[in-house]
Amino acid sequence: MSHTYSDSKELYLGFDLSTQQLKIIVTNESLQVVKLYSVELDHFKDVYHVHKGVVSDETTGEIVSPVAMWLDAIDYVFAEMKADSFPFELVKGISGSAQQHGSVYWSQRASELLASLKPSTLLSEQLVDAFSYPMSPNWQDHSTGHELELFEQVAGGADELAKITGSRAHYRFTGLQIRKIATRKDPKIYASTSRISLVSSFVTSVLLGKIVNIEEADGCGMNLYNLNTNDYNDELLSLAAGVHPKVDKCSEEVTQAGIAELRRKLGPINPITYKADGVISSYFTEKYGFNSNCKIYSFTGDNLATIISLPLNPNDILVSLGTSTTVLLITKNYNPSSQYHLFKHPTIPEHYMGMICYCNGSLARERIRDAINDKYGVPDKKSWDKFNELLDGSKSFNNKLGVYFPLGEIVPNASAQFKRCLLNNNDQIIDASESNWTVDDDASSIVESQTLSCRLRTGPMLANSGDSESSTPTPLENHLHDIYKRTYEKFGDLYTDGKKQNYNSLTARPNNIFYVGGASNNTSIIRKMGSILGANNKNYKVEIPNACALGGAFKASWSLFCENKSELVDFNEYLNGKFNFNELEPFDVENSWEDYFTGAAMLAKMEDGLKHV
Ligand code: XUL
Repeated sequence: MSHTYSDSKELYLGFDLSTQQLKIIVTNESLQVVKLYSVELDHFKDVYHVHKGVVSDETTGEIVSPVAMWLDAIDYVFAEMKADSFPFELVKGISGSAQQHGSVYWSQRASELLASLKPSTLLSEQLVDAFSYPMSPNWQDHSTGHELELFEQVAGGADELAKITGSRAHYRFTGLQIRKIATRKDPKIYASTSRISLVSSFVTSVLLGKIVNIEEADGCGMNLYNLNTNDYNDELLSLAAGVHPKVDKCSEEVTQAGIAELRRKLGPINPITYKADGVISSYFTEKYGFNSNCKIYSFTGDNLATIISLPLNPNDILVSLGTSTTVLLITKNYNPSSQYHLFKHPTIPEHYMGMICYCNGSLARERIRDAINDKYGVPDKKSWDKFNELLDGSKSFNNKLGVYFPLGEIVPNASAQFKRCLLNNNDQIIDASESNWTVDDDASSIVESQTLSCRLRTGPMLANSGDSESSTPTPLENHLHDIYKRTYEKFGDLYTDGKKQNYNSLTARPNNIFYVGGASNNTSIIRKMGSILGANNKNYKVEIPNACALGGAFKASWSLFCENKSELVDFNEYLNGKFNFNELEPFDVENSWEDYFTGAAMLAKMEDGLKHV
């Protein structure tokens, strides 16, 4: 970090309150990072008895985080900054991100206590009575199986719920967690709760000294908010509140009163905005020396903050290659599915962030690498050299494809299994035998099938790159129609996660692709992926350390810029105008997108035959 405070006229803070850490990144007026402060939440383990930031109960699957621990983390990091002579008075704006789906239950006294914080003692000491429940359900929680069934049943199925809220029901989603507390954990907690915040709006509230409304993008992670009408869905609210007419057998009157009560507790959700929620509370100005004009802008969810750490445009994809693979993309299409998530975009109105989470990422590839290294007696067991040599040498598509799920998979929803298939000369998909498949084939096959799965699922979300408006098709469109027709003749209708693919979804291509995370350092893997995904524009490998915190800091400085102009400035134009993202070096890939049309169809058919959980 070559930039320092002394060069800076203005500073911005980006928080990231994740499961295990609180980080605060400091950026300057040119969006350059000048410093990073952080604390591991396990630092407070003697007080809060946490392990990796959470308290888990293996018998029930309940996973929670103590809310007071987060307050201590905020005071701790600010105290560290003070000890470091951090110039708090230069901070113009603060925003940030937090783990998604977690909820905080404020007591009836919360507002009064938040408004009267004194700098002499810690937040956690003064806010002891501010919570009706001292814990926050964590996104790793698995205790809401019963609620999960009810949410999907009431909506008329997983896909129907996804149409309304952007996602099917998930254990961790806030609406289910609220119902669990209201109906089975302890109805008294629910009754005595004055307001419910998400973790993101909780941090914003603490900094402001008043409870603020939930931010719209993060609010899409509750299974309660209707993304089509931009309002809560009353039937889902009644279920979360435990007053559903059928499930809870409540009268119309009780149901309506219960819906109104939960609406009050959650507060309204306002559309995405650059406008500040207010200025920092006197607790922070007096204790740490913040300027009383320091603006607080709504925090968002961590995945949402990640996409705003780069100037990602509609149809751009970010592929995060960690233990699991996560694909984030920006789209104007609201094309929900039970197999992925759609959230409102946190800074671009009328756009969405799509998110696909795969369980089997690096771990599955490492198993193949190990088998290859065993076969060739490679002394360094963790070396990728032989795997990469085989991958680089593989032809574009050799009619062989495998499915490699050492762990049960989320998309497609399937149990742990392996499968190797061939496309024979009669275009039939048959199981491969030992004689026509060796472990060498697995190197390309695993990268191909992981990437094709992503291609099949991003296609329906991407804006239509198929037919143009004009009635006369271009030569390219004619060509694509031919390929599509040939594929249809060979394979018939193709379905992905129960939804029929069509010409547009199969021919949609991303604009730019950004690869992040551990395995993005493996050039052979990302080149292969790029050749299959077929970006219309460029492929980049990027390193964005502390992406969620950085996205938060960018949101703060963009928001202040918009406020000063009194208009919403395009977020990416703002980022590009301030920072030379063109320094990012694109890498070249072979364009084999067309050759993999058959591969995509083959995988879609193979997925039809997978064992389910
Ligand atoms: C997203 C999710 C996790 C948490 C991690 O749906 O549950 O990514 O946001 O902090």
